[in-house]
Amino acid sequence: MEPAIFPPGCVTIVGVLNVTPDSFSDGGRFVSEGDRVDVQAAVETAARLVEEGADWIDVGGESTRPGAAEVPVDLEIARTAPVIEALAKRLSAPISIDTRKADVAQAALESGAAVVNDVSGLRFDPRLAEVAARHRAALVVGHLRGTPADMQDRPHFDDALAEVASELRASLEIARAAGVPEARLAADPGLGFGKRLEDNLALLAGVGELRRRVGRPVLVGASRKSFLGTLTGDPVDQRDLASAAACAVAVFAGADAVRTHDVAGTRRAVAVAEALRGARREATA
Ligand code: PMM
Repeated sequence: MEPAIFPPGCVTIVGVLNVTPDSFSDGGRFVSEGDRVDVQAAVETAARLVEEGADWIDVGGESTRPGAAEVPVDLEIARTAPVIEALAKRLSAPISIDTRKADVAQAALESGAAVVNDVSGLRFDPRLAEVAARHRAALVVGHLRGTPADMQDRPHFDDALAEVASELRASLEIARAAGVPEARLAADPGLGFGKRLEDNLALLAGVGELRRRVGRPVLVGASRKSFLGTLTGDPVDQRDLASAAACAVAVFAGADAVRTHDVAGTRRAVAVAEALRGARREATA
């Protein structure tokens, strides 16, 4: 039996490590001019995230912010593979590769990653499912209509929860058909990926129902996203408090895992939400 993607009974905290020059909230920390990667600095940051309570580290080499252009495969591999190799030597926490591309996933898995996190839900590069299956990797399928370049061009849903659930179920089917074991699969509603404010709110508040409809554990990524700025007026570098609040709500509503740039704050918010979720279960038992 394959190990579950998220250990049951506790919320998994995924710490973000973007090795990009241009991610919307944390780009440019480890990639300097000419695309030189500071592997040491990236590893030190990841080690701190683990100390603060991250259960796994999500490494990304391509920004998926709205309007972002696609990064060539070679460049994405050059940014991520050396960092993953160094992380795998230093940390015992699992490492995921945040990519939409099979070749980038393959290089990451060969360098020591154990999880593939595909925000496109296997729609960008269907070969990615086979790569995950061949490496016995865990796989998160995210919900995204279109591409990061065009996803915010007039997004529309009649019923965001129902439509996202049905499209995620289709992504999960592609993964199963490629041979990814059931226990290794999870889904992500893709907050901020081609969604309006009301869609993001419906998905966040409805995580429990989404989880029931997709039949797999759910990871939620709200960290620093622009819908939180719309609600609070905060600029991107001041959204950690709002992000922690969103994570707490997601966990209370049933999320199995949350993806965050601010692990220390999120861990505290999740601890409170998890306790309350347990108390609610007891009260209604
Ligand atoms: N969001 C971003 C990138 N990767 N992966 C998952 N599974 N879920 C998300 O919501 C998500 C993601 C947005 O970019 P960032 O790395 O700057 O947060």
